[in-house]
Amino acid sequence: MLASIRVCHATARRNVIASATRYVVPRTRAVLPTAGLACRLNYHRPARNEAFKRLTKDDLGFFKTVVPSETILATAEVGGTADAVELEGFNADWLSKYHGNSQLVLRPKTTEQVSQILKYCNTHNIAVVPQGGNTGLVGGSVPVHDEIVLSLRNMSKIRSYDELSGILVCDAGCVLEELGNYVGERGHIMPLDLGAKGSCHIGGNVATNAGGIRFLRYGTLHGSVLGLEVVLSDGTILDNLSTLRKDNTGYDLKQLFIGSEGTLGVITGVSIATPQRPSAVNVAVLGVPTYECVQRAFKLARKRCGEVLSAYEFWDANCMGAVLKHHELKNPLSSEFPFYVLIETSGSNKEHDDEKLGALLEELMEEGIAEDGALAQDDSQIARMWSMREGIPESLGKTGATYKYDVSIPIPVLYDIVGDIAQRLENASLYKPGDLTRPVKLVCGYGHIGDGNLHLNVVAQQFEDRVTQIFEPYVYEWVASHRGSISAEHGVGLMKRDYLRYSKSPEMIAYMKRIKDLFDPNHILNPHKVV
Ligand code: FAD
Ligand code: 2HG
Ligand code: ZN
Repeated sequence: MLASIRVCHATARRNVIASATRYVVPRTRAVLPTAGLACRLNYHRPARNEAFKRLTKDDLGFFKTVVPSETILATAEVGGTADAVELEGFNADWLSKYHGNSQLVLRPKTTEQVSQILKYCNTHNIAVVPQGGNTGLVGGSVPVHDEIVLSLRNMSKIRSYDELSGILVCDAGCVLEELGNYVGERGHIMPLDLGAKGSCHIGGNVATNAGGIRFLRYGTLHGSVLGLEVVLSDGTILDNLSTLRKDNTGYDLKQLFIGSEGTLGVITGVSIATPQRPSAVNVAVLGVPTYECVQRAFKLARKRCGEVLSAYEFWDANCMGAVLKHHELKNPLSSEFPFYVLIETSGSNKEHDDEKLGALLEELMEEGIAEDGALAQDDSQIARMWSMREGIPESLGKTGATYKYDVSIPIPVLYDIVGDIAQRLENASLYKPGDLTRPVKLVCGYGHIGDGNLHLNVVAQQFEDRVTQIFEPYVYEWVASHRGSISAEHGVGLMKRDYLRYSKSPEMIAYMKRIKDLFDPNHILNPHKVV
């Protein structure tokens, strides 16, 4: 009965309601969740390519003629005055797993400046890492050695917005959440949303082809992005900033840059279609006894609410434990469950959606597929339920050094890998569920089940080889044996470059390399990443 679905009362203090900015990702290493953890990880750091020039004072002199001095961070080693600590936020990734040694950060303000920088770097064989909000999870956004960091954060202007079509044209350095606020005031939403929205840039989202929690409804950025402005490695500005929905004039070059992770060009401008904001949004969280029930609930949700279903996420009890420990959030359900499901509907007729979701929830409870449920009663409760899901990565980061495997696997076997990995770690005496003193504290799984995308996370005391070798390359072999993808949405970066073969054939990798050679013949852009 619907009456047994708990109405989520606003008992929690108001400041518990996570505003979208609550999960702003820390920018400096000092506040990174895992900062300070001893890192004994050999992540196959490739040797420096000595063909790349080491920076000199003359190089800095040139860059000073291109960009204003306040947009340059350079250490004494290359003729500047910045402390290495000031560059740490650009050298270390969000997980504090990958650390580069760049001595120079450039933050240009215009496309023309990006062009001049790249032209110079290409001529002098200087390696460059394009960087957005530095929230990437595969080590792609930070230098491996002494590459220049080219940060897009000073390019954050909205260029145009057409309220009729919902087409937004903006600089690549616009923060996703700020764009969401901008289009939200005009009755639209961004077609993607993710927990890092307070820091990640739209350019970074495009460069990684980010997925996130709206993927089920709005699909891939390969569909939403209408045009791009890209600066190539030789400084050529490729102006493909189209606002057309239909354009079949030959090869669609922009698609190559979507998901290219800074290896083919620097994205400086983005044209993107923003959907109408749904006027009726409902969110429910369910407590579910088994993974099989998570699947059955998904099947039923699609059957009963197909046209309004906008998200279907799940997480396990270990994730819930971490999120409740590290965030001021209350479990909206009466007790603990092995699995939790978040269902969102978005439509234009509240009565219709309420009725449909209500009937679905009633059926799920009656069938015993869900054992408890809470239905958000207002926007703040909706936000809190989403915070519970979106807060998982940050909570795990606060628990310890987090290894992340972001994989696509057929839904029926999607969760098997979590138990499998836990068992392998137990067999190696590295993990015992509930014992936080072991080298591995937690093994958990969550993700965008509607997209067949699992996030397997292993939280350890520290990143170290004896732990890593338990699941690398095992996870990739496992995924390949199920014809899955070793990277569903986070990309390849440095982390998975050596494992690409588990998801791409030798022929495909060979063609990827040829594309790289074509766009960046000197390989100055994001060396050691992707291919
Ligand atoms: P960065 O991290 O700075 O860079 C990522 C890659 O893109 C790098 O290879 C970099 O070189 C390249 N790049 C960045 N900007 C440009 C540019 N302008 N031109 C060319 N190349 C560029 N990802 C998801 O897909 N779904 C999620 O749900 C999700 N949730 C997350 C939640 C949290 C808490 C965190 C920390 C991360 C999450 N991510 C998620 C991963 C990450 O946020 C995304 O990959 C995001 O799109 C990266 O954007 P960014 O601006 O931070 O890029
Ligand atoms: C999410 O869905 C993100 O929350 C991050 O993609 C996943 O940290 C992860 O493993
Ligand atoms: Zn995700």
